[in-house]
Amino acid sequence: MIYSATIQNKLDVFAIRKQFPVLNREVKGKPLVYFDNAATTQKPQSVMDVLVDYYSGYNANIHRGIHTLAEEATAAFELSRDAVQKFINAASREEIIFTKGTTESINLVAYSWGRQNIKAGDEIIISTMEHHSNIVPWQILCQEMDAVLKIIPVNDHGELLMEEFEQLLSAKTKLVSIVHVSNAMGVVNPVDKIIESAHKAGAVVLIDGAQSTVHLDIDVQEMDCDFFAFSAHKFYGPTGIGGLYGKKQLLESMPPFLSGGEMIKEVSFDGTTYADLPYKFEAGTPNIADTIALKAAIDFINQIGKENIRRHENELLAHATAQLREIEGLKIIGDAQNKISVVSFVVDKVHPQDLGILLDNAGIAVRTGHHCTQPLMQRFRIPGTVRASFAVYNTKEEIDVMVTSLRKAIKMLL
Ligand code: C6P
Repeated sequence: MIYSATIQNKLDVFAIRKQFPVLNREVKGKPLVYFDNAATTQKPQSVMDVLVDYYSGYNANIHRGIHTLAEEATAAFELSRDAVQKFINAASREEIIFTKGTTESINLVAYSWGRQNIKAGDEIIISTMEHHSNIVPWQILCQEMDAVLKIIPVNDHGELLMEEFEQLLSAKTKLVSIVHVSNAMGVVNPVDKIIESAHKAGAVVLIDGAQSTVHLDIDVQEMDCDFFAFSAHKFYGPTGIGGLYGKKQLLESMPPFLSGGEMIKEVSFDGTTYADLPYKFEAGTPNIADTIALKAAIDFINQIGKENIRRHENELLAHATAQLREIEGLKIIGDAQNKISVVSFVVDKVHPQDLGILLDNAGIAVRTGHHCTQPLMQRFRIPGTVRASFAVYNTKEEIDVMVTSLRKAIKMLL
């Protein structure tokens, strides 16, 4: 399907919105305003069509059968790997491992690379703003290996304190695992600088790309990260599918994470040899339908163009930030220079949850709470925030609706 990407350099948001049937629905009698895109984006019809086509046309297991349906399904599945390779500019398709998403990808690295490479006394560096998915696997690993987890603090704007990071680095640092874009604040981290410094110290770097893949141009070769984790459901694709990019040499040196069918070359009771990359890390029947549909999500983004998407989302962010700043008692959490697509805020004497309920009554979907970043909330001494996160189909008019409803809600609650 061809999208009308630009009209005089402006996105044709109306044409884009037509591709998302859910945006036509009402919530509590009001038109839906969907601002929970950092949790998961809505899906275009083209992605949903692929799921129906697969199940109604060529549902089969892959990499096993020689019958026509199996060959069609396998070809479509592997086309998605090629699409991901291109999307993030990996050097080879073997470097793309399909997983359930960012959480599983990080766990894969923690269990496979981590248990092979982390020894007692080694150090792993993460930051205060990490999602729990990029905290807990490292905590468990450090406990098991008697290693040490070090934390880069953030300033009052929600930016990483880079000087402190440089001081944390040492010969003991074996891994730096950092979020590219904060889900709770939208702050974009200086990953190029982080990777450069970490490599100088001899550490491996994992980038949590859960929130960046949809907004920023991702070039893993230029970035020079060692691992990059992402979830398709955050870039207009289905839930339950995502991936891990890893440099080939690293992936080849790592033991399997999950084991069983599909990931073997030969099994006997004398021992087992493993499949080549990427299959060594893809045990069992994978999520075939959603993997195939992942390519349709990438096609959707490519047809519009990430630059066009970013320009539109930046306009939305600027509009929302300006409007929200005018509300008395409202404080934006994470007012960094380099931000994208997320505005998170608290209001004096009002609990974020109460605001979330009243906004939902007005048909507006935002996320409230700690956003799976409890240490960041502790840093700001708040129970949570209200988070509005934008996508390509959102409009300034929707932001105005949210701001009006927010003003009413605050009045009601105070
Ligand atoms: N953040 C949010 O509302 P999964 O669940 O595996 O697809 O992604 C986990 C994850 C990891 N890192 C970051 C930066 C994330 O934002 C997320 C998911 C959602 O912010 C759900 S908690």
